[in-house]
Amino acid sequence: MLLSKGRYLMLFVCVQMVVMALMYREGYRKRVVYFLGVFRKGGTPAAVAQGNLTRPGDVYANLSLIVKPSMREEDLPFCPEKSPLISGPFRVTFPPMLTMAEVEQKNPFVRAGGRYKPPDCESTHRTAIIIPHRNREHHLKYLLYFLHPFLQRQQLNYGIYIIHQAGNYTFNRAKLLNVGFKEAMKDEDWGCMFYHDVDLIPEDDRNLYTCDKYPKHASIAMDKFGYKLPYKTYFGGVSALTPEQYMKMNGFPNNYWGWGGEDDDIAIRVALSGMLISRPSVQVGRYKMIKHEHDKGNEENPKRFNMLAKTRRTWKQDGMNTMEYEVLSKEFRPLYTNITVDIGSEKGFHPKT
Ligand code: UD2
Ligand code: MN
Repeated sequence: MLLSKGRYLMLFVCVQMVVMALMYREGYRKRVVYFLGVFRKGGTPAAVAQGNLTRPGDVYANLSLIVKPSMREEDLPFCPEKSPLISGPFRVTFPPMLTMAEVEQKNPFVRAGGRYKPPDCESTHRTAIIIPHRNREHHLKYLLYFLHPFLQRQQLNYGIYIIHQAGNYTFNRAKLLNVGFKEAMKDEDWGCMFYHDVDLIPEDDRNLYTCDKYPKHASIAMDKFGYKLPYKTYFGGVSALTPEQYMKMNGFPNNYWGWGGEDDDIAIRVALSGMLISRPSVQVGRYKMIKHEHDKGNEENPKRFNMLAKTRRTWKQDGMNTMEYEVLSKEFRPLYTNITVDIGSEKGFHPKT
């Protein structure tokens, strides 16, 4: 009797192991790894692997569970429709002594140029993030600290591009975004572009960085506006378009120099080209803006109201089909691709050669 009980137990254990092996093969690897991790130590594997406890609401929680399987890349299964890593809101606070080296360390799977693919499944989404930039290195470090894990939680194939305006001439956000589109498309056939202010930190990973049927305005609930849309057609901050949507509206305007107006011009173009605006829900489209003063070299554009009144007449003659610029350098830095660009001035574009 004792002997047969022992045999049953052995049989039971064997069956369990076979089931686990099958689950592993069937793509339930993460669950199995989790299960084994719990046995190995009295904590979650995330805490074990990282050597410190990841608290709930930490944007990095559980990311260390991701391991590269030994199979070839082309044999990886597709990622599931909904990423199992998505967990909702996370805490956005700014560690005062953070360094770029620390951000690199926390993102071991990010490759040169700020490129990432889930190591354990093939993503069905290719998203480029385009960030207009000048003299905001401090904000950039925090954005990267949050954005990399945020995008990894969504199992995206992604790349981050910083489009850096060379020189001291008045800043031009929309033209930099146009440059970003064109340059990023030379690298890869991106399916979706996110146009992203450097100082806006998403607060909920259910805010998917994928494109919709219509151009998407993602930053609909920002702390600086009391987590509400300031007005119905507002399109500033973070928006997303497929290349087709972008081409349909001839991209963005090139001639808004200085602060303001370009976001409204973009919203008008969306309507003029026959599209609507898509938005996430207010519960998930939440962002914190890192507080800042108006930058030197980005003074309010006094002409913006006059220009906005004419968008209907100008949008086909000004945009993606007319932009002139010169790329001064393209560097594949550990956490992003940096493109430094001469975009000329209000008086036109005169390359220095
Ligand atoms: C609002 C919009 C922004 C844009 C702008 C008007 C929000 C959250 N954002 O931003 O999308 O429509 O109004 O132009 O409401 N930048 C630099 N260096 C500079 C100046 C600007 O990097 O010297 C970049 C940076 O990515 C920044 C973005 O341009 O986030 C917008 O400029 P801003 O943050 O000074 O303007 P803000 O917050 O009023
Ligand atoms: Mn800002």
